[in-house]
Amino acid sequence: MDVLAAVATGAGKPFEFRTLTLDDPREDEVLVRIVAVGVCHTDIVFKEGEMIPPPAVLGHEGSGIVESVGARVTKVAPGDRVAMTFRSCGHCSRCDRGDAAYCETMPMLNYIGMRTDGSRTLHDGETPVGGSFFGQSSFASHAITYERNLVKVPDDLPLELIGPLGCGIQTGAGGVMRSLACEAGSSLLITGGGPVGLSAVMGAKIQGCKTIILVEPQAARRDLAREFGATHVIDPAATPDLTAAVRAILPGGVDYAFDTSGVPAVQQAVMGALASKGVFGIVGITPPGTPTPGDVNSIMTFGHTVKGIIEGDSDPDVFLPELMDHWRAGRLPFDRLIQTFPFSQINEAIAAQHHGDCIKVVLLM
Ligand code: CXF
Ligand code: ZN
Repeated sequence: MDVLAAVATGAGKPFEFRTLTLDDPREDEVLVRIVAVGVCHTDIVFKEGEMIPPPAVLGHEGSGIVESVGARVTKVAPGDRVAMTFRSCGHCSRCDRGDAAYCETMPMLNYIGMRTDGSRTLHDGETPVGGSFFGQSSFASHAITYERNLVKVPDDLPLELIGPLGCGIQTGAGGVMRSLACEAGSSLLITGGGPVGLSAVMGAKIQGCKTIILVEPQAARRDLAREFGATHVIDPAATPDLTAAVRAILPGGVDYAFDTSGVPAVQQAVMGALASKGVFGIVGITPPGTPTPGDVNSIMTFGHTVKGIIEGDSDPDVFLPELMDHWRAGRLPFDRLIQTFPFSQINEAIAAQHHGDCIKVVLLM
């Protein structure tokens, strides 16, 4: 079928709208009509780094309505309202224990721009187009995806706003609620107050953290963090020594830290702010080749843990419905992070996000 897609054509170039051909779904595939799609920083990293060689269709926070399903699909049916998330195999050693985000075949299923057999779902005339991004490539009117990418959305939830649960929100909230599993009364330092960092603040409040410190240069985001439950905010532009600023609040250091900034110097400063046995979770993408922060002897001496986190350790079938319940109960007001734009304004929306005019962009089809 013909679909309308926003095509990444190379670093530094705007997305171009093109009519492409999308395959019919195979027996294990699902065709979704995209209703809305969030823009995640990873989309920009992949576009600018040409990590899937252009032309390519990115997008991995889709939401929509199932249009048709392959013969072996049982989880969803045409007409179902669905949120889309990352793809996992469902039968490896990690998936078997609920660690879908660390699926043994995560890179192949999500980042290579094609099906695992090398075929493409998308073509521009005869030219193959990179697709299958996170098993969806949802910067398009329609996407081919898989059962494990999909979670049904109850009728009372706004389908237009739900896409970011599938990556940014679950990464932030899950990072604190699942990966770090911060316990009630604990202290947490969050660096970076974008959609992931602010979702982490909401997650920390849900967990009952006693001290929630957010480091973020934009005043409006710091104010929002306070509304979501941050007990302290720090403007890094006015704070030459981040480690000292955190220790001025908690002289013994923080129990947990969560970096969404991807700034090596910030990550380094966080290590100095950890309490003994403190755990530091990292989701911010650093420049290639950046070494692990900290000093090995200090890590050993103080019993520190530095851990990478993907998708907040989410098992989407379990965690996304849990997040939807938290939203319904007013505990996870992620809708307040979102500004919607028409799909046709993808370039303008990304520029607005880049300039800090909005926190989370969601494109409406
Ligand atoms: C990212 C996390 C860093 C590696 C690439 C994928 N996940 C979501 O955006
Ligand atoms: Zn993402």
